[in-house]
Parts: sequence; C-alpha cells; structure tokens
Amino acid sequence: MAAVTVAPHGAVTVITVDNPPVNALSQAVREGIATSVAAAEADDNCEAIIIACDGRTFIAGADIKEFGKPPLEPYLPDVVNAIEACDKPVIAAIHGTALGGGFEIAMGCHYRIAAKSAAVGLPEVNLGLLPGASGTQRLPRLTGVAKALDMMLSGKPVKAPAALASGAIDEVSEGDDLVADALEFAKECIERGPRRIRDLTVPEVDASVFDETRKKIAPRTRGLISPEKIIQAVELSTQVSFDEGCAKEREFFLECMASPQSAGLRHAFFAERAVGKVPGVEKDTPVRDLNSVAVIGAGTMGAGIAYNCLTSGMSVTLTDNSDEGLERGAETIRKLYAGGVERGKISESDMKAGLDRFATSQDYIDLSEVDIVIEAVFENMAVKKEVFGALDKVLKPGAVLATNTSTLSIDEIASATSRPEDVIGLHFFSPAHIMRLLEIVKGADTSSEIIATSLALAKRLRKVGVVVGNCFGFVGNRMLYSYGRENQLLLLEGAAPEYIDKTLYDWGMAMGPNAVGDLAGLDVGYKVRQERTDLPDDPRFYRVADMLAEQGRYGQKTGKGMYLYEDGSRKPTPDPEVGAMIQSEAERLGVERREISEEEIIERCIYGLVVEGARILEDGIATRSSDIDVVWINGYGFPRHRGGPMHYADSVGLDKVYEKVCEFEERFGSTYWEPPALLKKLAASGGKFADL
Ligand code: T1G
Repeated sequence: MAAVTVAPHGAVTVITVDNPPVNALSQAVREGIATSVAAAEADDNCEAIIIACDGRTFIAGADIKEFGKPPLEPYLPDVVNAIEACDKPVIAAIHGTALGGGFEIAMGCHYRIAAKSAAVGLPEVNLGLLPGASGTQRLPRLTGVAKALDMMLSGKPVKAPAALASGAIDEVSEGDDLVADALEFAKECIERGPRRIRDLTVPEVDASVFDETRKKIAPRTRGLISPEKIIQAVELSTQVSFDEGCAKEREFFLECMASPQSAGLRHAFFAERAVGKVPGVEKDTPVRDLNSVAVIGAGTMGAGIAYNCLTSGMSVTLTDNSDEGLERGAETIRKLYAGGVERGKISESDMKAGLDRFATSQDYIDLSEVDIVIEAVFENMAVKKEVFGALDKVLKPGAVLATNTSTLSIDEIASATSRPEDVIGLHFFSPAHIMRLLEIVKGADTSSEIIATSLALAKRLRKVGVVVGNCFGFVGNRMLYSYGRENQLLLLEGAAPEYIDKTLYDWGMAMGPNAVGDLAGLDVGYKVRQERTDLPDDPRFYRVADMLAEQGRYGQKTGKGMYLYEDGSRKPTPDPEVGAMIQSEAERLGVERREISEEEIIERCIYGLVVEGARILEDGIATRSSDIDVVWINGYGFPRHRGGPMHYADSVGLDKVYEKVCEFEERFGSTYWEPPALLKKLAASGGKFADL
C-alpha cells in the first residue's frame, strides 16, 4: 500500500497520507507528498490541492526512528518549500494532532482547516530539538512571537478553536466529514489564491520579550540546550529575512540533533512506549473492568491514590482502622479537589461528581463488590498479610487485590490469600496523584490477565506503568539503596551533604539525595532497614541516616534531618551539628576523611545505580534496560535528557564504566563493587544494555 495516494475531486486534487501508526514523515511519505504536489501543480484540471491523512491522526512529525541515520532525500525543508511555492492553493486538512514536521508541512500549505477535536503543535523541545523545517520562522508570522514561543517552549499541542483564535489555522470544520468541509473551503481558497507565510512579516514585538522568556523558563529548562536555540531562532525571525532565519534554524537543528541530550530524550520517548510490551501479555489478553476501587489505609499515600482514582472517573471507597485517620484522609481528598478548582485545573462540576463517587468505610463487608482493592497500610509484612487475609474472605471472585508496598515481597503477601493469581503490586510514588510512575510488580503466580488489567489501569490513571519482577525494593528502591549507600559513605569520607546534593543537582538530578531523604522522611527508610535481615555486615552502611533517625531528626516533617528547616520552610540549611556528628562518627569508625571531587561523587552514585541495574537485568526483574530508565526518570528525578541510568552508561561506553567499576572494587571492595558478569561481558564485546 503506497504511503501517499492521490484522488481528484472535481477541480481539487486530494493527496492522502497513510503511514500507520501516526503518519510520520518517513522518506516514502516525504517523496510521495513532493511528487504528488508537483503532479497536481502540472495538472491543468487541478485548481487546488488538499493534503489530508488517513488513520487516527494528521502527520505527527518527522519519523523519529530515522533520526541518527544518514538523512535521505527529499529533505523535509525542501518539501515544505515546494508546497509553498505551488502556484495553486494548497490546503492542509488536519485531524488528530499535526505535530512537529507535520505542522510545518501544514504551514507550508497556504491554508489550514482542522477538525474541531484536532490540535496543532511543535513539540520538538521534548526531544531536545527545535522545529527544523522552518517552523521557528513560520509560526511567529502567523501567531506573533509570544504565542509562537509558548507553543515551542512548552511543546504542548493547541486545540483547534484556540489555534484558530491565534491565527495558526484558518478554519475549523464543525461537521463530521473533514475532507468534505475542506473541499468546500477550497472554493474560497481558489478565489483568494495562494497565501505564502514566508511573505508575511512578524508582528512588532518589544525585544525584551526574549530575555523575559529566558528568565521565565530557566527553572524548568535547567541544563537543556534546545530551549535557548528556540528563543534565538524566533528572535531571528524578527530581525532577518525568512530564508536567513531558516538557514540559522537548520544549523541549530543539526547541532541539537547531534547532542547527547537529544539522544537521551529520544531514548526516553521510545522507552516509555516500549514499557507496554510485556512478555506473556498479548494484545488479546483479557482486561478486567475496573470502575470501583477500595483504598485500604487513609494516610498520605492512600489519600493520594484515592484522589488519583476519583479524578480518573472511578468510584472510590476509602477505609482506615482509625476514625481520625479516615477523617484526615477524607479531608485531604476534599482539600486536593478544592485546590484543583482554585487553580482552574478542575471544574466545580467535576469536583462535585468526584466527591459524589467518594465514600468511606471501616467495614470490609462494604467492599464485597468492588472491582479492585489497593492496600496502602503501614509497611509491615504481618500487618499486610492480615489485611489481605481478611480481604480475601469478603471480596468478590475476579476482584483485583493490589498492594502499594514499596519494598515487601508480593509472593509472601499473596500467600495470605486463596487467590495469589489475582494479587499484584501497584507501587505508587509520592505524591501519588502527581508522580507519573507506577511500578507494577508481578508475583510468581500473578496472571497475565491481572498484569494486562494493571497496565490498562496505569493508562487510565495517566501513569507510566512499568512491569517488574518481585524482589526486595523491586527496580526503583533496590537501585536507590546503592545510590543512597554511596551518598552515605561519601558523607563519612568527608563530602558535606550540601556539596553532594549540589553536585548531583547540577548534574541534572531533580534533587540531591540528602534533600530527598529529608523530604521522604528519614524514619521511613530507618524502619525498613530495621526490618531487613540481609543488610551487609558493614558498620558504615547508612550509619549517618540511622543516627539522625535515632535522634528523631526525620527531616522536613520534624524541622530537622540532614538539614535544618527553619519555621516550617522547605529550604534546607546546612547544620554544623550534623557535620560535627558525621566527623566524630567517621573517626570512631576509622574512616579516613579526604577531599572528594565532584567527578567521584557522580561516578560512585550513578555507577552504583548502573551496577545494581545490571544485576536486576541478570535476575530478570526488568524486561529490558530501558524499563529501568523509565522507572528512574519518572519516579526518582533522574534527568530525562540523560535518558536514564542504563542509557547514560551506554552513552559513556560500557568499557569505560566497567573500568571505573573495577577501580572502585579495588578501592572500596567487592561487597558493593564486584562488576556484574553482564557488565563485564558487554564491556568486553563493545555491547550496550540497549542491545539486550
Ligand atoms: N516518529 C516515529 N514513530 C512515532 C512518532 C514519530 N514522530 N510518533 C509516534 N510514533 C510511534 C510510537 O513510537 C508508537 O509506536 C506509535 O507511534 C504510537 O505512539 C523537522 C524533527 C502522536 C501524540 O514529537 O507525541 O518533527 O510503540 O503510543 O499515545 O521539526 O505519539 O506502537 O511501536 O505515543 O496516541 C515531532 C511524537 C517529531 C510527536 C500519539 N513530533 N509523538 O500519541 O500513541 S520531531 C513529535 C507523540 C520533528 C521537525 C522535527 C505521540 C502522539 P509503537 P503513541 P499516542
């Protein structure tokens, strides 16, 4: 089937792109469009041309799969310019999402009509790029500078009615037959003739808008290259000719395309789409309907999970064994809704509808008809087994039994029920209604139907669901132990907490490990370590964190932890008392104190992640290395532009990583740094985790 077909409709030639799944601009599509436009232009019977798409969407951009490979003609900028140069009006008929190169094709057209449910956008910044086929020069000419900057820097699509209001499109098709409406619109366009965006001028704007924009976006674009290139290219659109601006845009584009940042962001794009492909779960694996959920435990996590389910349209029953606890959880949910309305994120009616679907109960018998239970009680095995045993007696057959445990064995929890095949781990991250990651932990008996049902639930809750195997800490927290361990050892060896945090923050982590510990609460980790029986025989292991917890310094919630938090502020202040405590403990343990480089901090903490990640792959706890990357990017603040720990290691080169790990084994011992066989093998063969 040709990717591009042509059909005459009276005096109008309709060019249709059909390249599933999202009509990406592969070489065949580019060639098809270019030759079809040229043919129609040469056809005397043709007075106008419509470019439309089959399938679920208009062109959703360049074919990202072609990136990094030798570029093939015709190049996209040339196709866009050829469309514009056509001496017969060319109209883009947009449905679904016209994104990136797809919207640039539409802006090469002389007119744009869109279905009312359609959206247009230039999301290249999400891939570490900028529009590379004249988008930075065309959009400001249509919408003005401010709107163009907003669309390119946010990367967010704009719905058709707003796009019409901004000038990005010319017409909204109110009917159900877009091509029919486009054919009608073509009559008007034939009257008006071609209108070329290159001939338009960018509306006057105060030049200060560019620096103001830089300031505004700085906090969320820390360390990224392409946002600045976007601002420079749009600024040029107000200063130089269209073609000069496009030439500079292309230069910026090729620079960004070659950057490790874009490689990291492109890896993350495909990695997040690969997580849904789970061995044993096929397209036709049955998925159970989940419309009602009971959340067991009304603490911070329970209330957040309940709110997430309510805002996803489910009916929720929240339970807790304490009246105050239940009331506190219910109040938290009411406050979250009120806050959402106040910020304009939720309508009054949605809040009312949500709270109408919300109930509380302290009697499991009320849960007998729910479709799924999500348990979020205290992180203690005995307590969880008691809860699951009781639930097993009352829940209907076919109900899903899920636990939000962050470390404990799913198999052992499931052993408290008569239906281990219906038990699964759904590990949410705090705050549960905000964090995108959902670690879906399959037990030894968990059925593929329950896994498929959990993946569908993740999508419904607007989460990225990653299926992982059952072991202590699963993927995320298991690796966090190695990362945190190195932080703890570096503290004893002489690196101040604020120095370690700044080093990893500047490297791209959303927050340093010591600030994260104080945010999560040092008592949480302490209690988990107290329950563990498999900790290494090393008096230095998490010694600093244990001492702080034993002194009741739990972090933000107690006003002091590793840092001080004056008067309830969230701003960490170094505490000389902690520095002194660490120094004397190091001396007591005989740990030599020394100057430590930023490089060593980064390599020990990040390679600690990589080594544990390799062991997780060896143990089959993760299906693919990119799943590990998705967990760390979406659950632990790992910089998305570095692609996740495993991709980062691949980008450094596993031979170099292996060499450094061997050095660490030499210096710090094999308990923590014995190189995994997988790393050794890949390093020797020049392989990558991504190849696995
Ligand atoms: N190229 C190749 N494959 C793509 C693709 C693309 N642009 N977009 C999606 N796919 C694949 C995806 O991997 C998945 O494959 C399937 O399509 C469905 O995607 C010069 C250079 C369009 C909103 O950044 O945002 O143009 O896993 O699961 O949730 O200026 O995909 O099934 O095998 O995401 O319905 C700019 C990227 C490119 C848009 C649909 N465009 N795509 O979301 O489905 S850069 C983008 C999306 C550019 C020019 C520059 C979303 C979507 P598989 P999906 P969805």
